[in-house]
Amino acid sequence: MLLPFPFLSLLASIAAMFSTSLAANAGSFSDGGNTLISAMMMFVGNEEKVYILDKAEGNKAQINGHPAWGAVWDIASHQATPMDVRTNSFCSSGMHLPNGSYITFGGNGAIGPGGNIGSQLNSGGFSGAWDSQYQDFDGTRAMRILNPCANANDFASASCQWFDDPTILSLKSTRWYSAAEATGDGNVVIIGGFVNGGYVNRNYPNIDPLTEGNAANPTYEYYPPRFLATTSGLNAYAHTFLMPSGKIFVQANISTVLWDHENNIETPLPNMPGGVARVYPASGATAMLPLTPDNNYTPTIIFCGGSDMPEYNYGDYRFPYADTWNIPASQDCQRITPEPKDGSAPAYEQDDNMLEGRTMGQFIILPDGKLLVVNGALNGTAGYSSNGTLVTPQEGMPFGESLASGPVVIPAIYDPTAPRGSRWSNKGFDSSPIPRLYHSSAILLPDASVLIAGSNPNIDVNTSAFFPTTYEAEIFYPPYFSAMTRPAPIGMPKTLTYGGNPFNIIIPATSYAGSSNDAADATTVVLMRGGFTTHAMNMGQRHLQLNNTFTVNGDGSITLHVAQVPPNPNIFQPGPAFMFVNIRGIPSNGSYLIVGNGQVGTQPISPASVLPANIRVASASGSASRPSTTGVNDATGTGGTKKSSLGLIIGLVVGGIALIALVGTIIGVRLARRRAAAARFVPSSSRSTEFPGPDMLPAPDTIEPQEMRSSELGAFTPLALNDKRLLYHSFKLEHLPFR
Ligand SMILES: [Cu+2]
Repeated sequence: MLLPFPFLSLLASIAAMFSTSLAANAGSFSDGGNTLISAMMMFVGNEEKVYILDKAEGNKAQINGHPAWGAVWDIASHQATPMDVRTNSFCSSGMHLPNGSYITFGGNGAIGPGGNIGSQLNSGGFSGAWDSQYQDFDGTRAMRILNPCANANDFASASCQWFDDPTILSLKSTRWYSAAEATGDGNVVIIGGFVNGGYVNRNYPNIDPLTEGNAANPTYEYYPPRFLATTSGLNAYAHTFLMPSGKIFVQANISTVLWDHENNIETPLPNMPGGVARVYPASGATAMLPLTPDNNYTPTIIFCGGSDMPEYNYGDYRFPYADTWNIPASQDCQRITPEPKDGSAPAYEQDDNMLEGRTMGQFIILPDGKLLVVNGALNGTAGYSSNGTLVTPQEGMPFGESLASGPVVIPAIYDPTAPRGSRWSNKGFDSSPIPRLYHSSAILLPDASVLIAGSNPNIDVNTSAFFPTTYEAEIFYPPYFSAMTRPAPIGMPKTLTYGGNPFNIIIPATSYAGSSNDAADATTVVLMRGGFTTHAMNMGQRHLQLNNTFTVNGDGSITLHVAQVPPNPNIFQPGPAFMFVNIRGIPSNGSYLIVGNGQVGTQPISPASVLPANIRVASASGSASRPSTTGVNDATGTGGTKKSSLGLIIGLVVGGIALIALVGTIIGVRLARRRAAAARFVPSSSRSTEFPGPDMLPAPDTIEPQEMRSSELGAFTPLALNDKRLLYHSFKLEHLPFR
């Protein structure tokens, strides 16, 4: 559909303003301002706002008389504003909803200063219901919903704030480090997690691999609720990807399954080669490669880095059994196509090694179809330890509480379509002066730059630690920021459907240089969903290229005829996304839209869009003053302005001191289940005594240890439907702050 001309020209001038303001040094970092809270979790709410969550801790920023652990960051100004969050969002999972709201699941009990249990206890006395100083409530069953607002809205109104009231909306069981995956009908399945937390989700020897004496939560549930069920393994923050069939690809420890969550049927897939763990705390980078017409929208999942340390080293809930900061992270990359279109058996395929080993590396899919990896460390694992390790007391840990060492501060780009042996590059990239270790995050912004924030391997705020609580955000500019001209498409839609009539987008002649026919051939239209980022993951992150054809016009403008989303909501679940138009790999700004009908439920489906044939005009050409380019700044890093002495420290660590240590663990395992009131007051410093000491564990020769690595164990075990411990608060969707 064409827009009337005056409207077009207005849009074109707005777009032109945008494209000229985008000049930045490709491959460089710039200051992203102060996030006020440490950015453990983030998501992009719309074209104006990024929402940030931290754990409840002693941040200086205050809100309603207590330290803040929520904030909203303005994309244009880089200014953060505190937001009130009631429950402790420590290590939640999160996902979008079909209407563009975001929801987060679970967290930690209430804690106070020093990470100690909150002043008011849950019944049983092992976990906090509330803390008088930080004023956080128990978040272990919390479900928090946020309806993203923009500058035109009243941020003080309840509809722009977090809805966070476990008496109205809560999980059926306590979950910390659960996985979350959206389904094709807009539900979210919430999978596994700890009951109360720890370094890994097991005791040792591992004699009760399913529930670990009720400290592991091997169940799954749905939001909105449907029924109960479960997972297990080295399984915190399992990696989950919805497949076109509706099954969910799940990878945890070294096991892989395709899971039919409707019927709770698992189909085992091959184990991860080389014994490399990718889930927390090994924390490899993972992503679904772009879904394109060329690959027939067949998902391929890539895993890079993590750790291949022996399974014994993972220890137990309390701490690792080895000094992880001395153990190099994996450099290995593997790809798997879980549902091959040719009917062949799914298999892991060795991919190019990363340029260096990384734990806590994070893949950010870029609009041009390449993947950026940022953050992380050369050695060790995620997590922190206030308990030391089995072999080193906390006081002997060389990097404070951090279990990782050797920050990797240079991003790298992975090109999934390049020939093997040439897929990785960091040519021309600056290094960041800021280590981004445990509890860092990164997400694609609407201008196609990448926001990087957080890092806090500390139990509470510690700005003097070797790896301190970090509030400084940075923006990284991928190589396409070297382009002098970026596409400024007109007529980007606000909603898309599954199948149905195609729509038109206009590319003005000013958006490119050279032959119009060539530019049109080199144009793609993509949907990007950055997802909910935490713990080096972007839950729900997806890139989908829409089909398109074009009509080249005599004036050099190009009319793109663009297909709706393929008629299968499992390929791109309903909900928010940004649309970008790329010309020769140079993206436009992203334009916010909603895919689907905005509702939870079966999505309307129409036949796939039918596109007209291409029409070319050999004489037409673009009018941009310079051709677009994909070059980056030279290796000297012309864009870098923030080099500091920290770079020296990092160099030393990388170069051989190799490793120093960190450990830290972790937060307490508390077996008490959350119950109503009946709280009593007790001293708050007893946390570490809840861990059984090594001498209290069964001697290895008296028990047949079951290693975590067994993949014969069913990953999903239904929980008893009538389990009365699992309180379930009934609620109605219309009572929730949906738009
Ligand atoms: Cu965490």
